[in-house]
Amino acid sequence: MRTNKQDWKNLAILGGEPAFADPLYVGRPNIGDKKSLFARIEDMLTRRWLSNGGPFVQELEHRIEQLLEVQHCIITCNGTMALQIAARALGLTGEVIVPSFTFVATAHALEWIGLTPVFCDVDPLTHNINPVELEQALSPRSSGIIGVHLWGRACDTESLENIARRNSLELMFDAAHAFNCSHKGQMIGNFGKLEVLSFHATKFFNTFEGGAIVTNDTTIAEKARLMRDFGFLATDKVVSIGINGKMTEVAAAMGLTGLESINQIIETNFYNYKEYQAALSEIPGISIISYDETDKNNFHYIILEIEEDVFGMNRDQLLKILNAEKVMARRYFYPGCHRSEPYRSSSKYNGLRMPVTELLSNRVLALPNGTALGHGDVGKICYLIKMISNNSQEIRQVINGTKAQVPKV
Ligand code: T4K
Repeated sequence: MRTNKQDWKNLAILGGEPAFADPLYVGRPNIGDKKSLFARIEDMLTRRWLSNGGPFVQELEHRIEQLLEVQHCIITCNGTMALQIAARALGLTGEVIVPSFTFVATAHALEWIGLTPVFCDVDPLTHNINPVELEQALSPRSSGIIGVHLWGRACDTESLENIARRNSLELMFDAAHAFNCSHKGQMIGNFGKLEVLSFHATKFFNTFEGGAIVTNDTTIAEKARLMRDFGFLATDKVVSIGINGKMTEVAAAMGLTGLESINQIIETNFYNYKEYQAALSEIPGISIISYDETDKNNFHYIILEIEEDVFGMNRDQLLKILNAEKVMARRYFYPGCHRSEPYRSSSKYNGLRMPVTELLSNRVLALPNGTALGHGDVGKICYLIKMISNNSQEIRQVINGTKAQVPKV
């Protein structure tokens, strides 16, 4: 693979031209067929029905129920709102166990409604909540568990279901990353009492902003539907507490359009994932997380772990070099929820250590994927990382100022 860098001395961080003219982002939205979207928006405007459970929202709910083989889908304005409605619909109180290695919304959603997220460390291999640690985090105030299927890879649902049953706890999953994924042949959406999805712009499937609760429990579904719409059962009839968690019709139009191309998006993601895997897995000090190909995956996240001693520089140094080349790789989910505010400064979490979360949040690097990448981009990114790896010691010394700046070639 050729780039404008035949030599590490041409790296942009050392003053060379960036490898890419335009930045390559992690989480660049996948956009479906624009004509199809515009036609739906035209219909919507003609109909003058813009929100409050319009036909597009209803159709999208139905399509998601079919896709995930689940009985109920309650679409919301975003995933965080879905988490909050879900927690209330389940009647959670007091403490809820969550992994610390997740996007902060998992914890914030609980804290915002007066619940206490209790952090639990994750498994170093799966990056998901560690059932052994989970048991130790339980207290008489625990009412529930939220497992997060990080990167779209399912939690150890069997162990979590076991723990929840033995301790009479509610179990739900944050499946924000796991849309259209399965676990041991069963679609994600069918585990625990309910599961929550996110359709944010940066997700594999997006509705600009959006989310959903999916469940096979009719009572929970009815509660969540009411809560999403201020508790209205019918006009002038409010039967419960509620909030405005509704999705707009324009967002649902985006979702219906996106669904038409999810197979192409998965194909692109898979192809890129395979190319990254083939090129990067042999590099000493880099491991790339793998997906169980016997199940359904969306292959949205390309996640590396950088082992500093072996790779020759740390994750943040590599990130800085890539960013200079306009490869806008990201640290996810740094520094871990327990080291983010308000938890970090709260006396409730005083001195809390989560060794695996801390290790991963210092090692994990997310690389760009999705339909926004151009032909050859993945190859070029891999070429850069290989070149950095082959010269890591020298590059690090120059960047750290422990070796004189080298003349350009
Ligand atoms: N649970 C989990 C496990 C989650 O990961 C999330 C959300 C939630 C719950 C909550 O669901 P939502 O309430 O969000 O539906 C982003 C997203 O905002 C967030 O939805 C997502 N997780 C999280 C993993 O990523 P940031 O802080 O990384 O966003 P930002 O603005 O830095 O953008 C990320 C990248 O995407 C950048 O590289 C730029 C690019 N981008 C972004 C947008 C919005 C674009 O190219 N175009 C765009 O329109 O949080």
